[in-house]
Amino acid sequence: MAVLIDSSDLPISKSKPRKTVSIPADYAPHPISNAWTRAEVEALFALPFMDLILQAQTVHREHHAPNKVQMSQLLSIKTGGCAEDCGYCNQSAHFDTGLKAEKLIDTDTVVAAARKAKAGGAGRFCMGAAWREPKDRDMDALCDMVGQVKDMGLETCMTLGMLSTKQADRLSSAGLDYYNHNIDTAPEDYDRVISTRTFEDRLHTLNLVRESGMKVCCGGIVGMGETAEDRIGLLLALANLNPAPESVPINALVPVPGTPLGDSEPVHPIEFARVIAIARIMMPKSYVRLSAGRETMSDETQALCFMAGANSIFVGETLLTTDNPSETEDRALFARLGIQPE
Ligand code: SAM
Ligand code: DTB
Ligand code: SF4
Repeated sequence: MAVLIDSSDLPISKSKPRKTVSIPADYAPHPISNAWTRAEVEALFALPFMDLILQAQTVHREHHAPNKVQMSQLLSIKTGGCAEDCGYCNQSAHFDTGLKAEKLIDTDTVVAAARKAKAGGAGRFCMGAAWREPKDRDMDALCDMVGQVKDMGLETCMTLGMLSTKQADRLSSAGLDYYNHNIDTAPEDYDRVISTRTFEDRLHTLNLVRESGMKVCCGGIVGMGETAEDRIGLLLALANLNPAPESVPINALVPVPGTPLGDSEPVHPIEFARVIAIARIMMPKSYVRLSAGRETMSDETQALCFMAGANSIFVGETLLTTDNPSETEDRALFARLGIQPE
């Protein structure tokens, strides 16, 4: 049976009659699953690239507006000096990267940055802290930030490290919409990348976040010297979370000199797009975010990632501490591709 896609919200349709785009008659949609097997994911990785992209784009159009991309803006609310030893991160106190450690910034500074993000078109404001976990004494200030940013009409997200049940519940009650807590790599690869916490620690916080009623933002990093098997393991672990994360950031490692993984071989753009496409197929309803790494990506690579099903990006000229494309560059790219910000 041919599936028809309504393309009436394409910019071109404003001046032309409604059109439909037909999907191949032999296309069988994947049922939404939290029980993906390694063999199924291996089969997706083995597909010819064009077949994979077509499948990913088809899944994408079944569940999402074809030409809309969600925009989130990051702010580092507590930079550097982190107790964890994540091998990709310039904010760890274990490595000498020249980054100056700072204290938690004040709420007024956060609110001013959120106002600027909103004016720039962001729909979600994500506040990140270089902590292993927040201290209870910081919770009042954190909840105040959430409340004030939410009152501005922005969606709120925080990433603060591990949480206790009480902390998760407090953030949720303060109005925090999303909590970002990445698994970063496959469970089998975890010890190579981080030694100061376990994969299970990560899952524990993710469960508390779910139980508190917040939405889960959870993804990983590609380009850290992981194997093809590790990429499969990462995607399996993400998609088999039950339910799957509402938001799935796929980061390309931003290599930082001084970090243990800073001289990893960069991921090939086609391989990166493949990971995005498979994330889209495995987690059809989730937002898949083309996250860190855009600064050094060509427009063509980013377009390929959108075609593969990415429908969210981080906007603003800095991520947490590293560079990101400017508003002008992103506006030009969206205009060129006919993408509308969401
Ligand atoms: N400290 C908290 C934590 O680790 O959960 C929150 C902040 S931490 C910087 C958030 C995420 O940023 C990490 O889980 C990782 O996925 C991503 N990240 C950090 N450094 C990165 C880099 N150099 N390149 C790509 N992603 C990076
Ligand atoms: C995510 O997955 N990527 C963002 C956000 N969640 C917190 C962070 C990327 C950080 C890149 C390095 C930096 O700018 O410090
Ligand atoms: Fe700390 Fe987060 Fe960086 Fe790990 S990724 S060192 S937990 S700031």
